[in-house]
Amino acid sequence: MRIAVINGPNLNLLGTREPEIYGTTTLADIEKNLIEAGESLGAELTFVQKNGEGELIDAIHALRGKADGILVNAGAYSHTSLAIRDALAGVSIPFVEVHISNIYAREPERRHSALAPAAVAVVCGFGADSYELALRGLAGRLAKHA
Ligand code: CA2
Repeated sequence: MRIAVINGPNLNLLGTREPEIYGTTTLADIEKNLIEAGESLGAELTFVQKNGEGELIDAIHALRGKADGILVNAGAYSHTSLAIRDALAGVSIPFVEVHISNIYAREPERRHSALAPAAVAVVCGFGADSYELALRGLAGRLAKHA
């Protein structure tokens, strides 16, 4: 199965600042760990990180027919972007919303997700492990529906 991992704005800075919220793991570390987990799950992974909303939408559109599932951490756009939700719904690829932090335990403006209503599931609050947990959940769901 083909799973695309999409990361949004500022996630390229992971591991460099705000370790008390986001930990010390870098995005490259997360991607390496996902590749290893993916091997045992029979999942082929691709990775994209973009800082712009339009770039993220273009990256999602480019997955049509090329991915069976998506893991997406849209960063701060998760809280606001109907355009990213529409893009995800528009390509009809099941996706899991991922967050490193527990967005529901943070500032009020982070306690809402624009993406969640269209997601298969949301995984948040497990630090960098949120990605692997989401991958395992999505791979299980896709295998069941194959
Ligand atoms: O918890 C998450 O995964 C977030 O999606 C991360 C976003 C934040 O805006 C969301 O509310 C929750 C921010 C990622 C920025 O990460 C940084 C890491 C180090 C230094 C600066 C930013």
